[in-house]
Amino acid sequence: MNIPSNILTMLAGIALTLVSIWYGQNHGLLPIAASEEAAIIDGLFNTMMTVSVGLFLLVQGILVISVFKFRRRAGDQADGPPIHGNIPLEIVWTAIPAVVVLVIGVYSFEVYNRLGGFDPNAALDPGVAQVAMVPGDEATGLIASPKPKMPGHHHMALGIGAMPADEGRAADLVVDVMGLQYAWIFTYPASGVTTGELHVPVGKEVQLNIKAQDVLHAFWLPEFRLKQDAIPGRDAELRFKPTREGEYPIVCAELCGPYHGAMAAKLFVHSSDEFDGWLQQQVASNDNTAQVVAMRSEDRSEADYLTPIVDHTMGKAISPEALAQLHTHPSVTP
Ligand SMILES: [Cu+2]
Repeated sequence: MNIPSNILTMLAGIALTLVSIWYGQNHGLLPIAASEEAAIIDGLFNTMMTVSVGLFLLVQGILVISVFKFRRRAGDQADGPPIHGNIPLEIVWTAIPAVVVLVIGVYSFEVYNRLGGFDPNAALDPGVAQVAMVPGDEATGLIASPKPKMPGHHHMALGIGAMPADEGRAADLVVDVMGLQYAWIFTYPASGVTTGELHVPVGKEVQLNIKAQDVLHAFWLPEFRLKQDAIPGRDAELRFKPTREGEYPIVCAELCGPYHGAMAAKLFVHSSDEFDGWLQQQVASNDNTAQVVAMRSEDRSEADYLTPIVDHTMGKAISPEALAQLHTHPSVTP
């Protein structure tokens, strides 16, 4: 028994390849691609789809052909021929999957690198596994101070950092993301705005600093092909460039409690002008809130009113005892 190599097999092989390539590019299984990163991920997904469809059709095709071609003829009571071992065939069916796995492995590492997965500056992660091995109190100091980053040394960071060309360059917009049961809270550190919706400008590089307050969550943007676990005590980073204006779902992809299913938010990608307008509006409404709080301060006692101001301006210059005295004798005048 040799590997069949007639013209019919060759034609079947060509047809199989064409069908696989066509379906690999036209499967329609993914949502709209809305980020620069999405196109890179889709390339890998489509390649794996092409290979999978080819293998699926090959295996199923051989099964179906065998069912008809080698079925028992009427009146045939004999055993099948005692065939054992076919070295060329065994080499072929070992070598092809080995090459496929190797190529996909190298390709997926390349994709991870192009996305910014190897950015050494992404996510200041202290390296928990090593800390756990240090006995006694020494570990505390190690947890508090993250390991120094070695520039140019490619290590596995927590999250997706800058693409290789942008490494070391600050993102255009930084947003702090806090995951908690059962919501995502977005804070814009540059303007002090806090919202329950994520708004970003199109075509600008956005950096999300992701934290979790209570339990594990996962920040998933299906249209951006990005997902990052939010782990309590370990900061993560997600950096991407939106390429398409619109409204996209933000999904928590980690079963984080009984109301996990309701933990949804929205991501709005605006034009630059629209985004600036939204941000100004948010800053203005934040100022209004601050004013309302200031006006209400008349109702409060002197101590209540002074405590935050003293904390803020004097730091530790006033002893807690002095403040406690104010609390217990609000009517005392200095
Ligand atoms: Cu969650």
